[in-house]
Amino acid sequence: MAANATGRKKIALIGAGQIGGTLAMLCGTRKLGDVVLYDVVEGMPQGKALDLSHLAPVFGLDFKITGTNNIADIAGADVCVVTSGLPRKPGMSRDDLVKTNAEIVRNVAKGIKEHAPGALVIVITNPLDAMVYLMQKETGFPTNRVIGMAGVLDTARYQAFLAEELNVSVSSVSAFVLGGHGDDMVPVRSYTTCNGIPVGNLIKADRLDAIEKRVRGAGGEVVALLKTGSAFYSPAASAIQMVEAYLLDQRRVLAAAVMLNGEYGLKGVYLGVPIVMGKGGVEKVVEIELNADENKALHESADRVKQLLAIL
Ligand code: TXD
Repeated sequence: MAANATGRKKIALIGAGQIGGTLAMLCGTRKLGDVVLYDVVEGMPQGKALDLSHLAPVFGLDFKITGTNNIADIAGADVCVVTSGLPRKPGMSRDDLVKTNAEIVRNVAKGIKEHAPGALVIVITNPLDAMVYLMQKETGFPTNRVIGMAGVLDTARYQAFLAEELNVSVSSVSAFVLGGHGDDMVPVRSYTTCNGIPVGNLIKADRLDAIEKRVRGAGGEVVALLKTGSAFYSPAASAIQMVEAYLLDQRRVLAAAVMLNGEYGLKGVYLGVPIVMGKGGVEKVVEIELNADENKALHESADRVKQLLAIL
């Protein structure tokens, strides 16, 4: 992993919208490196970068942030986080975005391949599992360096709702949501605990069913309330957890969309599964034994992702 001329890491944010701007702020405040904020809208990334550069003295941060409409400015980036694309409007499913966002992802993949060939690429754009698949195909980067962010966010939503239900700290809840980033995502109850105590021992099954239903619809719940755009604070924070796992070689176990090569009985498809993330990107896919219902749900979710890939 190369550092840039300052000795600091270079993080390229492709798309400077709601998530991109929040990512830029988090990269700065968490001292992860220098930031290049790229977007096709003229002036907007430059404006956000200028604003964020004025936050630096307030917090005593020395990060450098540049806004640009020239993709060549991402040159030599260690990490590219891709949010370019349209977000959902109320009533839309993530899959409705497939054609428009595929065009955009194809475009930026070309730029990443040319200017940041050594970067780890984290894709956030929806429909997530199809867009990260496309990014890997278009860049031709090894699959350990092209990862989709959704599992960290979906898991965080599950954790938040469970902590609220149990009236305990969010840090006491350990959970997993696997599968595709759609309404058929798979909250894995059998591996979800409150400090080691299975949640099924603490919350009645019908109540857990309702919580898991809310997890699956949580993105849509936010979209319906906002009316324009979709969630952005928590998606940005979730991606930052992945950037940190990579740059700081944390070997963190988290859920992410990765290319499967026979794991979980699936091949040639990007899907959310537990991985170990460190300086090699995806260092390992962790295979856990799922119960029959969870396994069935995971495969149904994979079928849905494959249907989207067929459209591409
Ligand atoms: O968990 C997850 N993966 C997600 C995904 C959670 C929430 C939202 N998720 C998706 O992320 C959402 O459905 C969208 O597809 C993306 C980005 O969401 P965001 O809220 O940041 O959308 P914005 O604010 O509309 O920003 C998108 C920016 C916008 O500024 C466009 O001008 C820009 O993308 N854009 C481009 N940038 C670079 N290059 C090209 N070609 C381009 N086209 C549009």
